[in-house]
Amino acid sequence: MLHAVVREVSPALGRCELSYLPRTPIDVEIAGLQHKAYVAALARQGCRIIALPADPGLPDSVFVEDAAVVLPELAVITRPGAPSRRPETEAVAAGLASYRRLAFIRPPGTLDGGDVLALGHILFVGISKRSDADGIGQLRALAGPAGFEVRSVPVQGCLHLKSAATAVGDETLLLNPDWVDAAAFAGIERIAVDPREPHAANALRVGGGLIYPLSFPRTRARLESRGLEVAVVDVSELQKAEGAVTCCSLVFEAPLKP
Ligand code: CIR
Repeated sequence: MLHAVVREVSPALGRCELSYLPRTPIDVEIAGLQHKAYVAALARQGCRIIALPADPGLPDSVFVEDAAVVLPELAVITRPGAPSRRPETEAVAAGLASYRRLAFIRPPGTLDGGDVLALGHILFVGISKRSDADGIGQLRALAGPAGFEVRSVPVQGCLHLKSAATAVGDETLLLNPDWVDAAAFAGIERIAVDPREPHAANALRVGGGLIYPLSFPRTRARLESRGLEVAVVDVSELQKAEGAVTCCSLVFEAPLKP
């Protein structure tokens, strides 16, 4: 059965890390409601929800994707590139421990889960402000024996690789070619975002459909015209924190436990 680890919005979200967007006021109450609707969309796609409690000391902790990379054989607990985010991994590791063997990225390496894009048995990993060569090398050493090839991909102008490209099919990517060199994905079908929607490349593929932000109607039309099923969620307050739809969950298959 599909499972999704999520974490409630921290009351401190307004003090989140920001790299590319100017700080604007975030309505944490609305962010919480939007998050609830997002979690409901995950449940509708068939996910059993594993909800971790909010942490008032960790502003970015709703973005659980960055704390782990869940593979069929093991979960790699990351060492996030932003020091303020490193304590987030403890609760996520605890949440995953009953489902996967855990392995850890060790200092000095850094890795954010938002930089790890899985397509079949290839893990494309962004070299970004958050994920470095050491962290990627450690992931390669851990994921290789589990059957995954790790390929590093430079990203520019955005936070993570999955800000620039996400999987919308087994062999299809949605991407913003200004932020990642499409040549890295030679041989893979690509759908470009509408140029007026540079942030639109982040879609969450789950349960045979896509969960996708309300704010990118032009790119959404491109997805729908390919016959993709798109469930729309309003994540405007989370977007002010440079969050998107993949970053608020860790979705994986696991047997249902009693
Ligand atoms: C950060 O800068 O770390 C957070 N404010 C946003 C993280 C978003 N994570 C993601 O897209 N995987």
